[in-house]
Amino acid sequence: MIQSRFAAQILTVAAACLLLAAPLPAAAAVPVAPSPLQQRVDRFLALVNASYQALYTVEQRAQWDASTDVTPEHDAAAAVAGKARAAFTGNPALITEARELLRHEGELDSLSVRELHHVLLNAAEGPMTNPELAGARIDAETRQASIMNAFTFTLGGKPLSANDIDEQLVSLADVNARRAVWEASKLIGPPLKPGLVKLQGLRSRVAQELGYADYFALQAAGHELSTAQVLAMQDDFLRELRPLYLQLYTWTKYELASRYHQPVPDRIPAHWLPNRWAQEWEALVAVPGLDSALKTRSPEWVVQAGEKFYTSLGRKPLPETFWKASDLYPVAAGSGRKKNSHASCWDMDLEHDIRSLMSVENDEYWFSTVHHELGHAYYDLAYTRPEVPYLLRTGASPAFHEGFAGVAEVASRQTPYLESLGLLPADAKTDEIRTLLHDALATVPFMFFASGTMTHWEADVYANALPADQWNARWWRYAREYQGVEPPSPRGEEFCDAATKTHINDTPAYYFSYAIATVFQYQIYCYIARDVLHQDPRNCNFAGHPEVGAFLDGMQRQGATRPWKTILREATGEDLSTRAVVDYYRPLMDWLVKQNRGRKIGWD
Ligand code: X8Z
Ligand code: ZN
Repeated sequence: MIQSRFAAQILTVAAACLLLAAPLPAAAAVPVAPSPLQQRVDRFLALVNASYQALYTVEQRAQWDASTDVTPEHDAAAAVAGKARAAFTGNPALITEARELLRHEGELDSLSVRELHHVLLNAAEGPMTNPELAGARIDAETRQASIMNAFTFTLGGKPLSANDIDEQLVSLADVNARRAVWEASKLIGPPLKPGLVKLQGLRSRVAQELGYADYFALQAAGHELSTAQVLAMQDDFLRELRPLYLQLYTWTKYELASRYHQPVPDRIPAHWLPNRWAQEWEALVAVPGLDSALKTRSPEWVVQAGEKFYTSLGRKPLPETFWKASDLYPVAAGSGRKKNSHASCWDMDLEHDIRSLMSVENDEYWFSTVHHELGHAYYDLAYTRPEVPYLLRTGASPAFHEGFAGVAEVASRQTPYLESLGLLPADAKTDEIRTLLHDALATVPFMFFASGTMTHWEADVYANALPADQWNARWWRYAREYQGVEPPSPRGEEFCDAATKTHINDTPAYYFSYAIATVFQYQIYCYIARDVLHQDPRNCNFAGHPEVGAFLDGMQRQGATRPWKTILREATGEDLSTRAVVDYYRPLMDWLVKQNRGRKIGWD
């Protein structure tokens, strides 16, 4: 049924594309009316925008069903919808026309040029110049997501949810018990390896169809960067943040050795840290009273607090459909339903059907993650307006999307905000250094995971075609080199520890976006605190300030209509820079240097 409706639609669209591809007229200057060339572009883009939105919506709906309820039927429908979308977005006639028009880029308006580039970026994800290849990729992606979403972790024969694993890695004090949970969290890797090996080749071959060197290069292009630029940028971040990381790392290593009554190791064992991938460590330093206050609230309260944060900035309440259609809480015990356990936010139709998929509990991780996910929702809503064509209803770059979500995370950790919600007592005597330590542990180690281990591993897999029999060795080499973290015992190639990370499977070569986002979020956050609110960035409350919402909206409403570098510079007067992160944590750096006096700094 679905298939036949699509087939008709796609044929109509393909025929229209061919009709549009008439020979180009000689360039003629027509001062008043749009030039014949511009008229041709306008006709082409009107067709593409409308069809793109229709097919995107059908695919998102099918993907949503497959991610919130894993069944063979939902998987099959998701694959069909993915192929239908690719049949249009990757249509050879559409690719030819977009390329032909872009040869006359200088004669077109800048919005059209950006739309045409997005037509080609979309086409590159499923190019129908090679339908077997594009189809094979969609099938393999669907299968990989299905295996991942349906996986049940177990420990001692008992099932364990992802939330259970995360909670235990935060709370367990016994290193052997921690190690058992950590090892259980890695059990998902081996079943995902064969699919990932297949996808390594398929993803890069798909990208090569439209002339990209490999899949990593395609994702870099989505940020208007080359692979070399992405990698140089990540290496710059790491160099600039390294002194702070080494101090934090050293403090953490000595602290954990003392907590667990162990000798101080050279590198931190991965199972000592409160996160499966050693990516965020803030749970090591609890904010006094926060967790117990959250325990008195419900998960529903946590999501509503997130919405209230945004409405207090002058944004509208979330659309009714968000509350009806989202899947926000863990699957009830005993239910056989399997769903993706990682938080995400979905723009279903490039209009107002925005949904989030989460497993919210009333704890600090989910409090912060709700602010993050709703940040995506409010960015989506900001650019959902007639002036932004469907093709450009997306972040100025993927990193911008993560970055605005991250701005809310930084704001959500601020003491005055937590006090205003009653999560900390109003007269709480906060220890500024402790708060900074907590926040830095959420931020700085993350950069060494994101820019370091994740980005370099994925660059090796896609740009350097790293053979699969070297994957785990490379993963741990990078964890050792960039993060200073090592596994509790040797991890051979029978494991696939990279594949335990959701994004490696379903959002490949994307993780450098989070690193860029982290740098960006401190720039934006600090700019707002200082220049919009005239408050101390380390003790600031965004809530109740529509001027903050207006500032954010000014950047967000543009969607992808202008380059991200221009939007950032116009809004803050600054290019992307780690300066804000380093400044923010300067008092902590001084404190850490004193604490670590006499200690061996870092590892090796
Ligand atoms: O995946 C996420 C968000 C959804 S976009 C929860 N994040 C990364 C992760 O969890 O690994 C946020 C920070 C990094
Ligand atoms: Zn996000």
